[in-house]
Amino acid sequence: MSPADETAGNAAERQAFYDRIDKSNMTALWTVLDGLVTPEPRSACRPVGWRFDAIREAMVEAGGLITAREAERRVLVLENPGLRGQSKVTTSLYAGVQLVLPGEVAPAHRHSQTALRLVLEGKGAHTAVDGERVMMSPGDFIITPSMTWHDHGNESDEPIYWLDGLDIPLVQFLDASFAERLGEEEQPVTRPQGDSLARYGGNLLPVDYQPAAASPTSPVFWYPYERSRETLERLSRTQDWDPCHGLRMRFVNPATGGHAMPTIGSFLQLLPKGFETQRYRCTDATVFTCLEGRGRSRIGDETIEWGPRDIFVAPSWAWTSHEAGAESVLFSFSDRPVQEKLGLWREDRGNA
Ligand code: 1HN
Repeated sequence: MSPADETAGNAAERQAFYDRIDKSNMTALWTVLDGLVTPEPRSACRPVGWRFDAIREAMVEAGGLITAREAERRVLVLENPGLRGQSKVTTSLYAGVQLVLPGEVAPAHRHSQTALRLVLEGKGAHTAVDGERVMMSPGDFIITPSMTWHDHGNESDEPIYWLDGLDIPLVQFLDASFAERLGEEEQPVTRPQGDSLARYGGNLLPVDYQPAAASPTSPVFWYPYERSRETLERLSRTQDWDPCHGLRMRFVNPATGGHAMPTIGSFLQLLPKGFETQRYRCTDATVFTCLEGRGRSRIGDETIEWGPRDIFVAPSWAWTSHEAGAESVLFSFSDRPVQEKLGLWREDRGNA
């Protein structure tokens, strides 16, 4: 027997030791090491999908139970079945669907958590970010940087539904949450509609703008779907499809070329009718929503069917492939910028 195989102490002795040190808030590393440092990601997050029709049905009921004002935000949280009770859609991110009925206001507040909105249904409501009003149309992508005042209002005659994505679990993990209410329903409007897009999103920047001194979040708050869709349409003519992604673009901070938000990466992809992506996996668990088309995705051991406004999740390191039954557009978001900055992000393109 080699010295390494020698057994020092029997099982009963060891257990007595563990019990003794437990009283002093100590644990033997060798009893927990396998679960701490795994050979590859081992996530409690599970592949899951929500059909929008089911979400809408529940939201209509919620609309009759509570006003946006009373709820502060009338949202149904999408909870990952492997992470119930934690308000998490993935280990690091939060997602919910918000309803604002005609005539309602969701009052102004701000917090350290960064938020994104992706408009699912309805048109003509607005959100205000840092003194600028943004009108919302289906597919529009809107961001609320950390600690910026924001409120929502619906002056149209139809309900509006959007997907909220926030970095709540990340901020919670770091114990870095601050929040406050303005005390007014709506913040004062100090800049004209479309100002941030005109000022920062037109291939021009104010001459003395210094991205390094600015907030780490994009100065553009509103990424209208019309523009993003036009980009996908034009690039689709070049036919240079990625085997794993079709045509996949990311939303950027135009002043730096970096992700639009420091903690949440956001993406838009086009899959032609009949396209089947090769299997792919990456360490950033990803929340997808379908904006156009229909199809199905194989994620781990699950097959998830999707159509317009449906939402689904691919956990970290789960093999994922998509099959488009019609020309399809998918929006997605993940914690990829965080992992990239920390040198942790990895992908596996199968054999593609
Ligand atoms: C929030 O501020 C909004 O502003 C939506 O619409 C969802 C979930 C948790 C914390 C803050 C919003 C939120 C949220």
